[in-house]
Amino acid sequence: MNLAAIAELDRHFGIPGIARVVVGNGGLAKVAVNTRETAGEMYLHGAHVTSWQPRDAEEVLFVSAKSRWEDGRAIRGGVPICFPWFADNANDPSAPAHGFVRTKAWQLESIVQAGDAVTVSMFTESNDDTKRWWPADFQLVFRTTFGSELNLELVVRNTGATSLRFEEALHTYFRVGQIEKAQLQGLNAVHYVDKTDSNRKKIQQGSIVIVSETDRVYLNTKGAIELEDQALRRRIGVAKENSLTTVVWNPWAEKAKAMSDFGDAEWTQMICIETCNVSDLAVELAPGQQHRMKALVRVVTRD
Ligand code: TA6
Repeated sequence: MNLAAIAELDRHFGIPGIARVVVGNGGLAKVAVNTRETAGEMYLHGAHVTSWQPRDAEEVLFVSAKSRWEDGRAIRGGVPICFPWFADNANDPSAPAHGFVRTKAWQLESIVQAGDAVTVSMFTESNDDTKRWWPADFQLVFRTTFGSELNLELVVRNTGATSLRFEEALHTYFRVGQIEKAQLQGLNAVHYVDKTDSNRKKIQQGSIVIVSETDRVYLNTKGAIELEDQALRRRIGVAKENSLTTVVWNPWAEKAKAMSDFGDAEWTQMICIETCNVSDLAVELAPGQQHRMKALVRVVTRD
């Protein structure tokens, strides 16, 4: 998008002193939010949230210093939106991992201020390009409220005449001080598929502590999760609605080295806690219907 087009979006949607549409990394357009309560950023590319920092707290989201910022590539970090499939497409190995909406520009729908919170809405819909990969009619709306909490809402509308089956994920990268000093609570006794161990089904016992490459799909989960970060001396809460699966991922050292858009040592500073509906718990949506998945992130305590 050229500078004039970005300036035009700012003129149309911007709220002076609160939320502006500006040029971001790679020349990509982003909405930058700054209120007494919070600061945050969201790119039109992939409707990608890349920053959320409630006042008096450190940045909550991780973004790689080696991320790409270009059309056709996913931003490494923040909140990538995976749709309409998760990970590789079982029916088409040539299809892009995690679907096609995280690598393309979305359209800005609105920026609305309510007190010290700001809601940014973006949308994208099916077209000839998307139908190359997935022959369906749909519209996606993604609303993000930046405030003392971070509210993420993905709405999928079936705008066609046939039923849809899709996977969806808010593939959130949380920043941690030191992964070895972090743990996750809230998934005790939950069944999961271990993607690092031939997709074996296992049961979580106690808290999750990351001690090696971790890539797990927790099944039939509705409850909130807490990320305890001893190094940054804080707890992050992640609650959700209309999501029946949770993915937990850390690439650890070897995988990190193999990723060109990720720093070799950055695995120590992040963990993905993904609010999703994947695998056998994908969503079925009838024509004319919509599905709304929500994640609510908050800094529970800071010492
Ligand atoms: O969410 C976990 C996962 O599916 C991992 O298997 C890993 O591949 C990660 O996503 C990152 O995927 P990406 O396509 O962004 O490199």
